[in-house]
Amino acid sequence: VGPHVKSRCPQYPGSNIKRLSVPDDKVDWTQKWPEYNPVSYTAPSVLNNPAWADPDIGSSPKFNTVDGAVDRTSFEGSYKVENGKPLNPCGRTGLAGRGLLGRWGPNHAADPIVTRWKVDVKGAKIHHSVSEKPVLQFVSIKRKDCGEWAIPGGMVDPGEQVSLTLQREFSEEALNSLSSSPAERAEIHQRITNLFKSSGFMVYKGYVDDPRNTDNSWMETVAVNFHDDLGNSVSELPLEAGDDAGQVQWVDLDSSFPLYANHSHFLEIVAKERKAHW
Ligand code: RP5
Ligand code: MG
Ligand code: MG
Repeated sequence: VGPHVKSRCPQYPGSNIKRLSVPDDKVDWTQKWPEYNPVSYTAPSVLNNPAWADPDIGSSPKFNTVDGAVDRTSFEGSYKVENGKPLNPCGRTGLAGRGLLGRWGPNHAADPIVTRWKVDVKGAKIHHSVSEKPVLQFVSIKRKDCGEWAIPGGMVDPGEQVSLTLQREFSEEALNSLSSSPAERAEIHQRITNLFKSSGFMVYKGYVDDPRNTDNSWMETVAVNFHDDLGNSVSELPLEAGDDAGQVQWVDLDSSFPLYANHSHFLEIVAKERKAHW
């Protein structure tokens, strides 16, 4: 993987803030750039002191450790803290501050990659005309914030087990559990628990090249693949977009399909693992 790209998108999402342009060869912090002085931006929604964000001043978060219920460790190893601020382990982004992210340093998410085989009306696997490999499909959501297709992932709540985040975010974004009655929610829970209680295939743990990243705040994720091999568990559930998802559908795994952040990289790993078309 090369230097982060989406983390250097010229226009910072949800704002009119422009990042300083960082050339590929200046991404790494070890490359000297004494006059590097990017603008600092933290979104009003973060400065409002919501429960999911760190306070702006006064508190000194305990970096590189589990700080109360907040996990401030990075999958990328120990990160540097300069003048009280953590430094993005993947280098410069052209923007300081927290942007839209609540935590200084790593912001932990989880990405459930739910897959099934693409089949014809008779239930036979469909093979790709060029690669001749069977085609996998995954449950994809269209993000409301940017309109890009993505894995239905979300933030790990303080102290929450990642296995719970994976199932909860899938339920909220792809099955709309937040708007369901308690009885419907129990039914959803019951129907997907079997799939999610399997350990799944661990696809990726680490930095996400997310457009919201800054020099001092960044996304990290645990992406896990839950595969409905026979097409008779989650495949039969009616998908309904919820929470930060505007639409939801089964999407064919294919290298040419554009996805949010570096989610394509995660799907490529799934395709290789399951010997599917990519
Ligand atoms: C990405 O943002 C992660 O891979 C995950 O899919 C998502 C989590 O953020 P929200 O969906 O909660 O905005 O970096
Ligand atoms: Mg969510
Ligand atoms: Mg989400």
